[in-house]
Amino acid sequence: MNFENILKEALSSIQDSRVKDAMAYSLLAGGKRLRPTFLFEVLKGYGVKEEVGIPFACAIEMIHTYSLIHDDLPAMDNDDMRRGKPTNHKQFDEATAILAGDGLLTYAFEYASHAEIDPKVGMDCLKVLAEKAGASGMIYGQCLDTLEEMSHTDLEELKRIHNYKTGCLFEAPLMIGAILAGKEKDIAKWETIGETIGLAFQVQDDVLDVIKTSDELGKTNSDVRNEKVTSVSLLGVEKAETYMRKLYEESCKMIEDIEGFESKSLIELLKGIEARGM
Ligand code: GRG
Repeated sequence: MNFENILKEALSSIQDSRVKDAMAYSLLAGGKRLRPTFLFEVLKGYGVKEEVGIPFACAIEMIHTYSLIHDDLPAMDNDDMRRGKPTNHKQFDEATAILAGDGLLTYAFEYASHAEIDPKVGMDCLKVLAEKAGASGMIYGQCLDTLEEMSHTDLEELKRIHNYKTGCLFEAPLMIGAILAGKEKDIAKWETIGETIGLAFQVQDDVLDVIKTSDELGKTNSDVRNEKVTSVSLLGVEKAETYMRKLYEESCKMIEDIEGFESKSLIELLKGIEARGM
C-alpha cells in the first residue's frame, strides 16, 4: 500500500480550481502521516486488513492538514513555513488558504462516507471523527489556546488545552481502528491511550521547538514570538523531557494491556516517535 499515492488519488474527483491546487499543495507536502499510521496499526494489531481503514485514514489526514493551514494563518499563529515549504497563505493567499482548509474539512467527510462498510459501523466512525475534530474536540482546544494567549496558564490548564487541541486527533484514529475491527469494548481504552500519546507528542513538540532550528523542523516556531505558555516555559527543557518519556511509557503499558491485541508493531512505532528529532 502506497499511502501517498492513495492520498493523491483521493483528491482526483474534486473540481479543478485554485482551491483544489491549494488543498493538494498542503495535503501532498509530506508530513509524518502519524494519525493514519495509528489507524492502520490498530487494525494490524487486531489482525484486520489495513485496506479497510483507507477512507478514514485519508479523512483524518485531510482534517489534520486543514487544522495546520488554518493554524498558520495571520489571525492565528501567523507562520511562514510548514512541512518544509511556505505555508498555504504564503504560497497562495489568505482567502484561498481559508477555503483550502474548509475544502479539506468538508471533503474528508464526503470521502469517508464512501467507505464500503456496514453503514452502522461507518456512521459510528463518522461520529467519532466529527466529535473529535469539532467544537467539543480539537476546535474547542484551539479556542482555549487562543484565549490562553491573553491569560496566565498553569500546567493543569495547559494539559487540558493539549488534550483537546492535539489529543483529539490522536484519539480519533485509534478509536476508529477499534470500531472498524469490531472491538467496541476497547474504544474507551484507545481514547485514553490517544489522549496520553497526544500529550506526550505535544510536550515533545514544545521541547523540539526550543532545541532545533526552523530548518531542521521544516516549520517556523511562532510560540516564542507569540510569547505562548508551553510545557517548556513552565517546566524547563529537562523536566519537560522527563515528563514526555513518562507519558510515552504509560501509553506503551496501556497498549500492552489490551487483550487480544498484538502490540509489538505499534509500540515500535511509538518508540520511533519518542526518538524523533523533528
Ligand atoms: C485551526 C481549527 C484549528 C485547529 C488547530 C492541530 C491544531 C489545532 C493546530 C496545529 C498547530 C499545532 C502546533 C498543533 C499541535 C499538534 C501538532 C504538534 C501538530 C503537528 O503535527 P505533526 O508533527 O505534523 O504530526 P505533520 O506535518 O508531520 O503532519
